[in-house]
Amino acid sequence: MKRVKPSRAKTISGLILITVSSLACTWAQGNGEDRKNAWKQNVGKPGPNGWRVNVIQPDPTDHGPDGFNYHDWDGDGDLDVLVNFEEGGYSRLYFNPGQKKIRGLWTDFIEFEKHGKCEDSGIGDLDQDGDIDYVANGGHVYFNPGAKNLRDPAKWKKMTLFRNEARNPVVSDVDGDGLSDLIVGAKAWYKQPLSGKHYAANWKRRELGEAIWPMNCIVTDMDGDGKKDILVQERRKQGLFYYRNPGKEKIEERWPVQVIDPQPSGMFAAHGDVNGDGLPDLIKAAQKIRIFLRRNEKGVPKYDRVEIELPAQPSSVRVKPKPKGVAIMEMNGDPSYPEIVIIPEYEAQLWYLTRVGKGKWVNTLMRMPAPESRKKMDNAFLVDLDGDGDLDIGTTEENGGWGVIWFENPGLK
Ligand SMILES: [Ca+2]
Ligand SMILES: [Ca+2]
Ligand SMILES: [Ca+2]
Ligand SMILES: [Ca+2]
Repeated sequence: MKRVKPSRAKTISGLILITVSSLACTWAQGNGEDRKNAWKQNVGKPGPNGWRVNVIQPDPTDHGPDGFNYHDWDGDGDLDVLVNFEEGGYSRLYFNPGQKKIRGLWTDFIEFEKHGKCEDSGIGDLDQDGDIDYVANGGHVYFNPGAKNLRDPAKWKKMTLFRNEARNPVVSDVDGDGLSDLIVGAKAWYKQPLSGKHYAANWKRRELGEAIWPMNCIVTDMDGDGKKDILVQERRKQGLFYYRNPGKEKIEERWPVQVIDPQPSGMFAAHGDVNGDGLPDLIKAAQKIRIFLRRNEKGVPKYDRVEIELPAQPSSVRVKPKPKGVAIMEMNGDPSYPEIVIIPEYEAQLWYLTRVGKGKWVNTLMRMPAPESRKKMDNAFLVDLDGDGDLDIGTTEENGGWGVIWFENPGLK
């Protein structure tokens, strides 16, 4: 993931800090080689609560897996996973090995024609043939050739709309003409043409507005007027906001912006009902977890804000956890309220929040092996990979060697 270039003075003091902390790491964990191998000692081992970390594809040389898409591409009934590698500059579709081999590495995969450095990816049907296509980095679309040719990467026709980075490619019918369009960078969209769908020149670009560094781009009706709006969480300056759908006549113009939470520097957000009143709430992974409880059904959304402190981490964790990924999921078998799962960005344990009263949530650590060895994680993607009926949590890990991983839900004992 791209970082802002610090000033030279900051770079030098940063270097000293990095040197000191890497010495400390060397002291604590042995050499870098060992550090990258921590996953081998801990993969598939259950923690005290039964949760395991399984590896689909390790990342020994920092190719930086960064996007996690799931779908049953080969139609055999289990969910396959398509991942882009930021530094590696390629994408791979991993076929689910089936329940018996599910905890092992997924060695059956295809790799697409290289697209170059790639921060993010998305999926959806962009040529209206019913097969789910793939979008790398916003601008590179790979059209699914259908069941017969699925495993031949050369048969996935590649169309490049643009080459620069654009996070959060999202496939959705923006203008309501029945054809899925492509939203890129939470700031613009490309309209699916009526014909010649595999030719970039036929895809017309329309601007929505500005989004500096969008983490989420969620298409949903925010104000209850029956038109789909676009909810964005931006991490640098803009905070949490949505573009209000202006209606058919003005759909190709820029969309008006409604700010929900201007607090900058939050990471991912999730959208769904967490207090059982049927209204969709919002959660933002920030320094403290921010929960926005929706008060009104229609009109500009109004919320009551609750902030939850972070849990104490185990002694092996030496950093202050930075909440990054977030998802709403049922964890404890009490169906009245779902839990909220949090993935810290680096070197800390995952945890979840359980509602215990009006405006009150408590934290529970998920106690999986070696949290300090996972150096850089992403959002929480809920998906039942082992097909046992409960949701597991997929994500990617960079810099610690773990690579493409999933946290296996032990279910209720
Ligand atoms: Ca499958
Ligand atoms: Ca398709
Ligand atoms: Ca459309
Ligand atoms: Ca499962």
